[in-house]
Amino acid sequence: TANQYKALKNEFIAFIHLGPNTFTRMEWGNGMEDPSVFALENLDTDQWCKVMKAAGMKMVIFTAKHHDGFTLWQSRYTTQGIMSAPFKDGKGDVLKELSESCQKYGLKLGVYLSPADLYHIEHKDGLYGNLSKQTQRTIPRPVAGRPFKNKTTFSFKVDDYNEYFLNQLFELLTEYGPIHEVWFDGAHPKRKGGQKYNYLAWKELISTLAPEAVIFGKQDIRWCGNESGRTRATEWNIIPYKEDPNQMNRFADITAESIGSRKELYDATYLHYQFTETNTSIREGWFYRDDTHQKVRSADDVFDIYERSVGGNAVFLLNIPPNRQGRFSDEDVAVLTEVGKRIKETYGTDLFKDAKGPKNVLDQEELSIELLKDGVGEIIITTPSAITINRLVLQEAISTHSERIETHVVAAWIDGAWKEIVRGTNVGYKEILRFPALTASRFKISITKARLQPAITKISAHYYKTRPPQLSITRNKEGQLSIQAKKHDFGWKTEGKDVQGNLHAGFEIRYTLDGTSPSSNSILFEKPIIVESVNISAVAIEKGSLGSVASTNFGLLKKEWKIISLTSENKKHAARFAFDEDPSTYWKSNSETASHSIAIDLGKIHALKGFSYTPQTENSEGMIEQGRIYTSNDGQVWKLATNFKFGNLINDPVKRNHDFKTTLQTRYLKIEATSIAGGKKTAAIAELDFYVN
Ligand code: FUL
Repeated sequence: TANQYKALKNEFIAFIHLGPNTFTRMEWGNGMEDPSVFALENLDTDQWCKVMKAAGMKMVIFTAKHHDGFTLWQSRYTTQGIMSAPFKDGKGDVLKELSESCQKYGLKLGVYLSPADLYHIEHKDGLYGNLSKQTQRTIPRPVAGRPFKNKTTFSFKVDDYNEYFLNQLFELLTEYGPIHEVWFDGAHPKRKGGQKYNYLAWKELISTLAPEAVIFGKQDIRWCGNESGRTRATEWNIIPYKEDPNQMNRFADITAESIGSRKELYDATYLHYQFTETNTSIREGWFYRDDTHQKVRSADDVFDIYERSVGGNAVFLLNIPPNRQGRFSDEDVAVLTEVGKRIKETYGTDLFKDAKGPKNVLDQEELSIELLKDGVGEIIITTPSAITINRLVLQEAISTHSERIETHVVAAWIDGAWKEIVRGTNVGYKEILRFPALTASRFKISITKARLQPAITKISAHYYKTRPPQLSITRNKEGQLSIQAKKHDFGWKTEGKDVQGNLHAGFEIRYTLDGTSPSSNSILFEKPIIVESVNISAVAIEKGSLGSVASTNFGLLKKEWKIISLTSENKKHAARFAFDEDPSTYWKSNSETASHSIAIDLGKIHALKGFSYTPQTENSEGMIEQGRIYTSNDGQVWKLATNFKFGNLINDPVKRNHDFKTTLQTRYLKIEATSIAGGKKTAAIAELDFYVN
């Protein structure tokens, strides 16, 4: 649709998660939060917009209501929200301020309205799953003293919760300027009463009130299947369906790796264009927690995801959670500004600008299209003088000819012969091809397989100036810490070449162990060091310029730890894997046992400030959502020390931290799983860490 095409052209968009979780430091709230927790100190939506603009983002999607049910706008239909919070004495409206800033800075606005609503599930008068009858109802329901300027009304046959939801959508879509995307999350911490959603009614209301909006989680945009910023190597946007997606009420998540291949399309009843948003967060978790433990992605990392998603036929949706002051934290700002600079520097200049070749692929016109021979074809581009490039961008004319290219190869004329430099699969809206820098003046783009005549609208060439590499910090069981350049996933045959080595001629690594930012005066990393319980930050320095900082918090050394009791272990997944410093191996309990726990002797007494749990990532089994920690003086008699709770583990299975309210002085610890995500029956631990600082 025209709306989908416009939405794809946004390329890089922002997500904002803000709410009671920002204050309770939870990923998922429980719905019974006292609104007084939402004590935002200041709110600076202008700062958000300035930074998003500098990053090159075109739209921002705001969590108007997350799963906890708390509304961040002045809704007429609830008191569980900003109207009951201390922020601006209950008069604040975050969405209003954001919509004004968006207009000021020229950003589009989208809203996230969670269908799951824990307040309405948990509250005694809650409407979610209250088994109310579907009757004919008028939307919006009038509220005394709060008339709407927009006089449109709808009549739908729906139950209480759907009416509530439609009334809220009406407010969001009529009182905050044009809305360009509505985001429906498929995640549900809990369900109740067999609550169904009348999506077709929601859709009718949205298309009437916000005709420019695309809908996420439904027919327009599909979930990418992960929350880690991964785009499939081949991301087709023509998706096979058995039923007509334009009439469907429910959309299942599409998580399979292979989608839209010829074979899958042959089995389809309907072919439907549905692109994806590669969604992830700049921080560990969707909500802000703190500036010390909660790590921020580096500029390298964000730029890499940008190239893989925007250059992988998808939109990049990056979450930036504001802090408790109502601003983006400094580190997030620095990363976003740097990423924006790199995007502009790299993609703002087309090195094929003066080149000779088919005019249709070199000009800026979207509708001037180069049609090749059925299924295959070749394009040769020559530049007036040799250019040095390491990126090539291809775009198909998807708005008129859809997606056709299945495989392609790029070659450069080097030393009197064509030398293959990179291969790709599909193209679609945009393909960014990455390869080590080369210098040439003739390039050949061959389409080797296509579903019909390849229709190309744009080919451009670019140079990305490499920076000192991003680092990875690892520790083995003996406590030996190594810092090295992170291996980049270049997605093409590297012939065993060391890409980092090729790109970076000599860099040094400097680090700190006290939590401060490393600089050229910090300690030089020369050989592996032995460390226990440190917060290490390291940076690579190349020709005087500093790369992005990598930080890791290491807990106690695990060498001397011993298992003192265990409820059960799976044959393949022994308990010792829970603390072997290797997150790819894990302990898994047996499903038959009624409870799951593991008790460990740490070798000596420590003053423990917190722990972290790394879930296994092989599948969605065994994610410990809730549990208890016990301590003991002798490893036999146990005392309950604390409870812990982690949300959203299945969608986002990354390391989770839990700080203890009071320091635990102990040598013996028992971790008991009391609830497993998704109602599963076994518990699993990939890695356990305990921190003394
Ligand atoms: C998930 C939610 O459960 C997370 O809290 C977050 O909102 C993310 C974007 O979607 O499914």
